[in-house]
Amino acid sequence: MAELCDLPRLSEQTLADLPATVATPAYRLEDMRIGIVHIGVGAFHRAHQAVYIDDLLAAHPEWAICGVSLHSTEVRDALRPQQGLYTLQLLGEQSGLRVIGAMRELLCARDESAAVLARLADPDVRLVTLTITEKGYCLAGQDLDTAHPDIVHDLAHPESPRSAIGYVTLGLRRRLQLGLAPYSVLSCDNLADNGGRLRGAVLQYARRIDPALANWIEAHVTFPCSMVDSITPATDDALREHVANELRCRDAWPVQRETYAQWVIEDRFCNQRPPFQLAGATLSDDIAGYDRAKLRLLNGAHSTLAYLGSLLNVETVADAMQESLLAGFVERLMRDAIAPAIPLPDHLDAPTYIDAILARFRNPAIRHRLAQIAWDGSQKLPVRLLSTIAEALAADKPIGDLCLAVAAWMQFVRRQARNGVALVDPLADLLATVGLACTGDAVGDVNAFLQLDTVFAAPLSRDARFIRALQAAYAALADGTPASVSRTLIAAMRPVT
Ligand code: CS2
Repeated sequence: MAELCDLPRLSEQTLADLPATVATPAYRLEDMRIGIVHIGVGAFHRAHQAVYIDDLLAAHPEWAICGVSLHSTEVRDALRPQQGLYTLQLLGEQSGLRVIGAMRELLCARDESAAVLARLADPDVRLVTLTITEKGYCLAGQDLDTAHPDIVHDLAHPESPRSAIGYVTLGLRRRLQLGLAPYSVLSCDNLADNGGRLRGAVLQYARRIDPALANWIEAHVTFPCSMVDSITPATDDALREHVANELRCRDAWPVQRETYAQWVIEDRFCNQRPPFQLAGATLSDDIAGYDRAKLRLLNGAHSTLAYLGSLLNVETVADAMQESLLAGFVERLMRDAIAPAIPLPDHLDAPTYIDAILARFRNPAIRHRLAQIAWDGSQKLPVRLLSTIAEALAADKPIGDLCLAVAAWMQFVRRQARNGVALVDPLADLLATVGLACTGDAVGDVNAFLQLDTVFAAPLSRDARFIRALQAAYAALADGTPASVSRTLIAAMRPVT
């Protein structure tokens, strides 16, 4: 293959010359009009929501996207020379390459704040969507974390914000000042009640800077909830090379995802919405059930695989599913510990849903690194595992397997600290200190982790049954070496006689 740098860059000019096997936008780029501002232009958004929108644009050109990164200039700088075009690879599909054109503008708020605010105040923009990950919401429990450095900054300088909450609110303030209708604000992150939490955070913030604005938001702005699902491994060199080979063009930032995708959206918009249903999304008035099933079963199992699998030195989800003990444990966790403990929607057949998730995890075409899933454990654990534990305890159901997953996270934190490997986590420094101080004594170590009250909230963190089960699981994992983890899994999976 030619050197990557010798190839022409993917762009409007090279679009027409792409091989016929590569799907290209079914519309003229210049006819598109921006109707959505999306905050957080990571791979997930570009592989998921942007693709749904791309499917709609030929018939509904008024819903193109302006993609905004809050801090990093990387995506903008990679995609602007390509006029926002990028390639999507659907994993496991022969001819799964497609160029997406939905992102008609890319901005970085850090150095283009005025342009971002102009877009937010553009009457054609009727929807703001977000994928900013759990930590981007700046929450402490259910409330806005007013001690969060970005929120402290934004409260002091509301006209030049740093956080997503600050931008969403300032955009609404501009619209109120200009006499414009507001936009709806749609969270697409893996958080339970994501719209409700975002609304709460925006209102708490707005109340402090401008009570009249808060009242207007409360009365006129909607924050629908949504559930998003599609496994999206991070972009790697193998993908870049494959795309270059197939396109005979260089794409600075292609993305990849599994074929399966689901988007369930609460139908509560205050200023029109794209006809999402025409692109295969589901509009629903009650998405809590979908949300719970996905976050607790899929994401809960993912995090379990990530921590136990990393301790076993396994690299990807598909590899972890080849480890029969680990795969058996995770399957049992989903079927016997999670599904019975949580209320699931009537229309959902739990065994079938779990079968489908396990098949997705086993898909060898998806190289989804456990290290990627292990990121931000302090933010993910409460949503994915701890809420299930609380519900299982309330229903007097067993929590041993769930606690093994949580203890695996603790052992993972401890191992990374011992090996001097920095965690990717907003609490990385604190966790490194806790991890380094671990002695291997289950009572002392678990107690130190339980002091992290943004992860382990009361009353769960004080529940004696939880503490006992966690200590037992942590002690079973001993020093967290692969041998100890295997021994623990063997013991856990031994049939009860
Ligand atoms: C994963 C998710 O990285 C992670 O934490 O659990 O990104 C997961 O792949 C998606 O939620 C699947 O929809």
